[in-house]
Amino acid sequence: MVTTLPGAEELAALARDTAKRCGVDVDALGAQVATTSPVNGERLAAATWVDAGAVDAAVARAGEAFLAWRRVPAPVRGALVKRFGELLTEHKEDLAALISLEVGKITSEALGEVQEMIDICDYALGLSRQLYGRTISSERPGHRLMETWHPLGVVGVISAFNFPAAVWAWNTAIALVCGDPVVWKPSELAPLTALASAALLERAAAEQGAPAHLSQVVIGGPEVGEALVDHPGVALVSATGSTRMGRAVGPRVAERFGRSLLELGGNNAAIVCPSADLDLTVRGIVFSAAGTAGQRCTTMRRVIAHTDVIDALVDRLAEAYGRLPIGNPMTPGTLVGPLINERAYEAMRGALDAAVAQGGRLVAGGGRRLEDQAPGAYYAEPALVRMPQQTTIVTQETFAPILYVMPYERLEEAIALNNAVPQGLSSSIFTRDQAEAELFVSPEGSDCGIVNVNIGTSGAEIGGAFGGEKETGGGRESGSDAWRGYMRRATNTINYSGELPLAQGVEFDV
Ligand code: UN1
Repeated sequence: MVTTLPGAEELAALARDTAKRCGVDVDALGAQVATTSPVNGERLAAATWVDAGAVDAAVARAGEAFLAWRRVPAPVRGALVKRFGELLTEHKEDLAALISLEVGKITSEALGEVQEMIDICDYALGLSRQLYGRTISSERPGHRLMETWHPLGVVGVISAFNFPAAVWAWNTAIALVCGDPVVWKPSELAPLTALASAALLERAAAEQGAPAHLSQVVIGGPEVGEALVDHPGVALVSATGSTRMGRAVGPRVAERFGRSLLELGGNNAAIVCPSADLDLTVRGIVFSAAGTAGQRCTTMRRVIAHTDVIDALVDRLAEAYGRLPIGNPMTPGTLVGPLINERAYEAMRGALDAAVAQGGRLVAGGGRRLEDQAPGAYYAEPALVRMPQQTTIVTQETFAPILYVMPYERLEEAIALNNAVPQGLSSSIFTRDQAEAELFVSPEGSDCGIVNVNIGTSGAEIGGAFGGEKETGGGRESGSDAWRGYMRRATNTINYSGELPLAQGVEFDV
């Protein structure tokens, strides 16, 4: 595929016009910190960074908003996310374009990211009438036990470049119906996507007569994130990023008895069994391993294939990798866009060298494309590496499109390999043998938060709880009952008996 990458002026103008259409005051952006588009490696936009003091002010404003918002009935709060979802639908192409421009996602995946935002708004709207507590039988006559769920407080969201808008939306749509304002520190690599997303929410809030400052954005460096993490006014810190970041965030929030919701690294594997449908398996693997240029936390990084099928599988994967259209993510037909930056490419090169030093064989990809046209853009060929076993480099997450393929003979051995990494986000098994599939999803199976059968590791729907175990951080966001993390539970005992019997039969008469 021959790609011509667009020039700096063209992309910068497109970014500016698109952000403006979403309601961003582009003339007030400032020029303090420039961003680069991974599409052509050239300057795209600039934004003004705030400091830790601005976080203080934002949290104080959010605290005010909380006092008003918690009094608004949840279904009325739902009307806000409903309107937000409508505006997202109206500006779906705009936001997707900004995502492609700022982080290099192909158009279809960028549209998919905005669709996740729309979906979570629908979900949160329904949820706004379903924030159920339980009633519980009391052991005492004339008593009732019940639990109620109340708004928690200000939620701080720290998000990463690879899902520059959807992760915020998952948190924000749920937080808003739960009665919580949000202060967002987006990736500093994608300020326009953040400002455009937030502008649409602000418009929805103004139209719905919601209190001011329910949603605020603080763009800046690590000290801005740290200020959110340490702020006693932030009840919940929801942070998505590397395990290294989470290791810093978790204890700091715990120290002040705040709540944290961590979505950290993944090192996701698929087990391919002898009975697997190889056509479906190859498609599932290639989307999860090469899609988003390997930059999802759910990206498939390991394949554990039975010795009966590994050779055929590797041949077919190599053939598919050879056909991957790599190039301008905004050109129809492209399936693999650029890596986010040079550092990502260097990490990929380093991991490939380590893999070869540890006995691996590079079967496909690994090279760089379009370097002549755009020296500052890093288009990498997704790499397929055959490994003799699960060596050290395979147990580490490299945020780039590298897929390691290893053999197994007994399914128990494959499951042990799946689980023998520090991360525990997503996992898959490809099989037509029901007993194998059942074992994989059983308590003796995968130890991950996401366990799939006959589909890849990435591309989860928003209706389920999303997150993982071990070094992935243990947090759950998005659907199912993840909303409980954004509320506080009160247990109420109501005595209508006119007597005062004590629980556990305790006597205390004065
Ligand atoms: C992430 O990579 O941070 O399951 C989130 C998926 C997407 C979300 C990924 N729905 O791949």
